[in-house]
Amino acid sequence: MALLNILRYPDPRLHKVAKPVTEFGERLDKLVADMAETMYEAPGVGLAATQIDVHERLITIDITETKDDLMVFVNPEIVWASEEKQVYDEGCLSVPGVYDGVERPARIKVRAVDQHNKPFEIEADGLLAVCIQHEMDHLMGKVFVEYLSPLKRNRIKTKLLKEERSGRRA
Ligand code: K1U
Ligand code: ZN
Repeated sequence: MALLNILRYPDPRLHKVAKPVTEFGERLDKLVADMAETMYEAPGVGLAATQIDVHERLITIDITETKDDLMVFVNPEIVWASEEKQVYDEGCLSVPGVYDGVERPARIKVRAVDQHNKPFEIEADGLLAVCIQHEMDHLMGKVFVEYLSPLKRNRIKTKLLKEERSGRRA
């Protein structure tokens, strides 16, 4: 396994739109294992392939405290979203040190396949629903700061660029 580099906002590669995964096998298995290791080490509760500069529709998530319930979503699609919304203070491994409230559907139904191309469907609420939607935004090239005001977003951009230039990391 290997630790992968996580792209940091405002890296333009975070805005690429991911393509569907079409090949299952050893390469995908290694990518999933490396993403899981990178997510756990960060530490984070989710990671989208976009964040490690792989532009394919692949997500890893583990919201447990024990870090023993890895979920792998390949080619995920949201097939239903509730009218009811929830606001959650989101964070992002690509935007270190920044947390802010984002409003999203409170409950969703997601269809995907696992890393062995086996279809499944789940209903999610709470942090899992937030995390799946946040990671699926990454696959569409969207970073959560795009939900914030232009003023906040520009402040975040300036702060992270300053940190990048001075070699400082949050
Ligand atoms: O996409 C990412 O960068 C991962 C992100 C997922 C996420 C968390 C919370 C709300 C929305 C999306 C993170 O994991 S940020 C780190 C974090 O929240 C966390 C880290 C360790 C333990 C618990 C949470
Ligand atoms: Zn993120």
